[in-house]
Amino acid sequence: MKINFKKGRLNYLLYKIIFLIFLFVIDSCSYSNQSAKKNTEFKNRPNILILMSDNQSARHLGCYGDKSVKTPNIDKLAENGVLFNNAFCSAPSCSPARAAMLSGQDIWRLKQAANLWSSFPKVKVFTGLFEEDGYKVGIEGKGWGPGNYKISGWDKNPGGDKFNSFKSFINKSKKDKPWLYWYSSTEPHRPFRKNGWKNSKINLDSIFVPPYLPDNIEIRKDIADYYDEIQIFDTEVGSYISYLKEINELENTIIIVCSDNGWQMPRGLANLYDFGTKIPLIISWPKNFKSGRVIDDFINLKDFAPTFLEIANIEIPNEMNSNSFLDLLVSTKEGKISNQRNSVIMGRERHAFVRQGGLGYPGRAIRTEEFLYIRNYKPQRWPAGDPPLYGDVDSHMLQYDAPTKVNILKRKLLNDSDEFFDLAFSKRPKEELFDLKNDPYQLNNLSNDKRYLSIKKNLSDALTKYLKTSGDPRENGIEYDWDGAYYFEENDKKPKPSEKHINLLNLELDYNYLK
Ligand SMILES: [Ca+2]
Repeated sequence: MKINFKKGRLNYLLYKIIFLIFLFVIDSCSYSNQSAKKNTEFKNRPNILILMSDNQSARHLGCYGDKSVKTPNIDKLAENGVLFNNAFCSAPSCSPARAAMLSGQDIWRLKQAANLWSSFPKVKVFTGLFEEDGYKVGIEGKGWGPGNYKISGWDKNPGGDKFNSFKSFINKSKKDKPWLYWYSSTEPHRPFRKNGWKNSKINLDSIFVPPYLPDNIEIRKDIADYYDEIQIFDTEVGSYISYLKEINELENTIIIVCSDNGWQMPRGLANLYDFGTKIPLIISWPKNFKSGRVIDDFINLKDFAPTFLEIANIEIPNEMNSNSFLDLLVSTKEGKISNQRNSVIMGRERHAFVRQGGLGYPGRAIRTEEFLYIRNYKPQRWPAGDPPLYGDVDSHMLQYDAPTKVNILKRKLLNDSDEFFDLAFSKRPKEELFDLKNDPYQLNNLSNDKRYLSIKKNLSDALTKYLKTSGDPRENGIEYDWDGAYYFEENDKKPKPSEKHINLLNLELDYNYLK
């Protein structure tokens, strides 16, 4: 009996192995068929044109439902393309967000490049791989930055060779060679065009003021000036598309419109809340991507790298810990398509040099459809920078006009306590949890609410597990000194607020964060 049983078990195992091999073969067949199909589909490798705004939150475009900002060119592109409802940057700060996009990796794997005004280690970037594979690659504007790439061994911006205009790039490209061009707009980065809203006739009454900001005329004007800059970006997008038509390259070019991170307002840029991390994303290539779709799957900016590489049929390096979403682009479905893309994980280290000794404000977050969970590693520090400048918010150390920030700081001078001040500048607990169905603007932290304990635990466990497996030093007991990493903008270390702000807010003439 014993032997028979063993024999039976051996046979069973053998059958199981054969069956698994069979499944594997079937699976690889379907995979290679898929690849073969894709190769045929994109036989002529497309051009790729990335049009990126700087510091723009997700919903501030006509095609995302904003009624106050007029963006006809981008709206038209959305009609001829795919609009993503849940696209997030990997980090709410210029240099790290752009580093994640280029490298296809989480910021905590990129050493100094997790910080703003940093250097950029010599990791593989998709633009470099495109260049090696026969693409002509160019950037206009910021590319990767701000920071110092030369010090870490790059002879040019990790994004690629720099051009003054799209036209000069095209003139230097060969007719039969595909290209990739990344335009980084300076819009709607602060400072805003003064009274831009007046010139653009933006209706102040129609503006939506998110509930974490006081609703008054000064703040409405500030938001309207920001909208004016988005409208300039929209005009720029229009001019690039017109030029593509002129040179007869529109049909074979994938156009991407997105931002690098959220708006420059309290709880926006440099925060792990949605207004800092959620970005607009529209991708258009009507020839191969079914137009007019809205997709709810979660996209992380770092996923651009493997997606573009797959489109161009270039091998994706193992170290890119991100996932191509080409499957969503070539799908004909809309809404939630994949059963995988249910969340994003993001992080922040040091944004500007705004705390004594150059300390950052490290945090990690997981965002699902229903919840946002944030882990603040150093809750004893000031989240928006040391008082009284709170330099991570709005404008660089109050050197140029910052109406919203000043409005909130003035409220605090008049009152002992102010809820808007607390939301923007006060210290935060170690954990934050927001129930997005009931609290879409993330005002009410539920991390100590007993009813949410199991939800919090699940999110916290999922976050820790991901951070551990993706090699985050903060969760693996490894020392990495992001606070000590060099910051390549000396002026910020000894800030001098403008005279106007010194008078308005009773500030000192200068500050020294190096002490
Ligand atoms: Ca930015």
